[in-house]
Amino acid sequence: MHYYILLGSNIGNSKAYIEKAKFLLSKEVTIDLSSSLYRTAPWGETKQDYFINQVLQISTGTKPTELMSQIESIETILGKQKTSRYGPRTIDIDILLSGDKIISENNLYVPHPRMHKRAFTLIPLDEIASDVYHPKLNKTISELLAECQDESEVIKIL
Ligand code: PH2
Ligand code: MG
Ligand code: MG
Repeated sequence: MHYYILLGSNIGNSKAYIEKAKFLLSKEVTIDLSSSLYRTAPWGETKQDYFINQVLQISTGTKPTELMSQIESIETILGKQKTSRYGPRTIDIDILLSGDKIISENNLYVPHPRMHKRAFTLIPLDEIASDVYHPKLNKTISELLAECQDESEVIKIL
């Protein structure tokens, strides 16, 4: 089962947090593909530091809800604090797509409800999944990116 997930950080050494998150994830799942790292303007709450974002394609036999709890423990290990919804964080790991499943239960909404509105998600995702279909909008990632109105800064750093 393929998932696409987004890593984000804008507190402390963000590159190191993303590296650590990948290391902890690799103990639970197979990381098939990684996008470049991007430096991205903060979306939602603009008065905070720029983020580092990266998208991964991972494979695992675990169900979305179990993957979500693995992700939450990794976020806890890496010091994620509950702040405001769009506020700063040491690490944030979001499930973007889970094959072509559509899930909406408890705290889990897949595809991620705001992914198609955010350049900081679509640009790295397009790098590794341009032909993948969004199962709810029935468009490919490259089509969603072409239509996306978000013009905030997203700069490839490495
Ligand atoms: N995450 C948020 C809120 N705003 N902005 C950028 N650029 N990158 C993020 O990962 C991000 C954000 C909430 O999770
Ligand atoms: Mg997020
Ligand atoms: Mg999150």
